[in-house]
Amino acid sequence: MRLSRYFMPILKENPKEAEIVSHRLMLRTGMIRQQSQGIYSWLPLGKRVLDKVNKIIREEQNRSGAIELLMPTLQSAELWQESGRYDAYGKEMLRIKDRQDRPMLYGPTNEEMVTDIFRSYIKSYKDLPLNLYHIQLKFRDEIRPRFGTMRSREFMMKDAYSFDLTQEGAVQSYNKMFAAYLRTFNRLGLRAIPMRADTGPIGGNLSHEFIILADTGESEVFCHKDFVNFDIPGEDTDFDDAAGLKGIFDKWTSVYAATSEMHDEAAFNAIPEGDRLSARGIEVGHIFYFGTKYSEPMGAKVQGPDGKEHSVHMGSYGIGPTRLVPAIIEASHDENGIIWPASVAPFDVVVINMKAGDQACDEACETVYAALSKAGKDVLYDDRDERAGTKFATADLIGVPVQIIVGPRSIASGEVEVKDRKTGARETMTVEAAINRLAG
Ligand code: 5CA
Repeated sequence: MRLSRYFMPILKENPKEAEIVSHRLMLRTGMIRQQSQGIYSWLPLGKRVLDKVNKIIREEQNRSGAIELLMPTLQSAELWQESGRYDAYGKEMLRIKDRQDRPMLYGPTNEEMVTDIFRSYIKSYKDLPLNLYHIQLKFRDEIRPRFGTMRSREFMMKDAYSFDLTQEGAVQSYNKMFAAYLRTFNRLGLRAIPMRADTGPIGGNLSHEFIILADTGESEVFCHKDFVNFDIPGEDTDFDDAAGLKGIFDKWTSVYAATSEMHDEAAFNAIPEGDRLSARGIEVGHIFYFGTKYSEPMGAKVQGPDGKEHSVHMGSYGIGPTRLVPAIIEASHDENGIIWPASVAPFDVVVINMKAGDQACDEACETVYAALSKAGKDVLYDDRDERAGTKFATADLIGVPVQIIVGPRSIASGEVEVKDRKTGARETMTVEAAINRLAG
């Protein structure tokens, strides 16, 4: 992508309305734009990051055996009357009427709808277990939307829903998602800690929130320091191995961790003082097991091996991609801007032409741009007619992991500079060496 032809509306000034660093940086870099309170457009730079986050989420959901579909954002009130949540959900639910005066709503979550899909097709335990997920926009009329897309009214969610014949099976489905979440957040460059959590309007009695520690987090959390060193389940994790999955769950729940709603002061104080961590955190995922709370009133039953009808045991599993993007920034930035983990960076590399219009610089930049693009890299080429200082500042601000700097002096001897955004380390090498280094 040539920056001169791209749409990346960088702001010169820090936006005043932004209270936390991720919100400030997302506005400054032109990643998002607020359209009305708590409702955002994702501009091209932001959309690239969001897509990469969703790609990782999708890969790990698929790896665990979950199956993707897509449900609509607008739902009929009837389904919610069946489960009894239509009245219970309160003012957070945006209620709408269509032209026939039928009550509709913009879905805040999809338990009812997915249960309806399930009951329409699945009649036998032989088709279980089943886990269906989608990545879709939701709407919750939050009383206090804030911090940009961290807590917005319209937001994106990956929500998965599992169906099992028995509680035992449902716990295994829960453990699969638990392991998939550990892998997902790790690949996003984050260390998320699973904590016992309150179930709120979703219901049920087994639930974990996945929390990233950050000073600007909205949740108050308490945990053991050991979490920092726990191993993440590997790529070779066998999602059909119930005992192996239970082992992962047991390990990651073996030491104390809870949000303030579930906090047990005595249990926390039993941890040696030096190992206690009391901090603030951002909830980036939340998983629930709620048994037959929806399947029973909505008649989602299957025939068991005993020939009898059984209400299925369900769980639901959410991740907030539009919250994860600012959460990653909260965890990874410096005074010059964002530092993207390579896995979600909007571009893999930025080529900085220090003197656009200089023949040698232009030629070298074109060579690098073409070669790395051909190698399948996402390359941003800063070919603008701007001062070198402005280009350096932009590259640091938008946080692309590697910069290739092409200036008239070094290119005279066939060399460019390769700068690592995170460490600031610079290395001088030939054009060819730079291409080889980054094409791999
Ligand atoms: N049905 C369940 C799980 S599928 C559910 O709705 N869970 S939730 O309410 O905990 O939301 C799941 C995730 O969505 C949260 O962990 C969070 O990452 C994200 N999320 C929830 N509310 C918002 C919001 N207002 N803004 C941005 N992200 C949100």
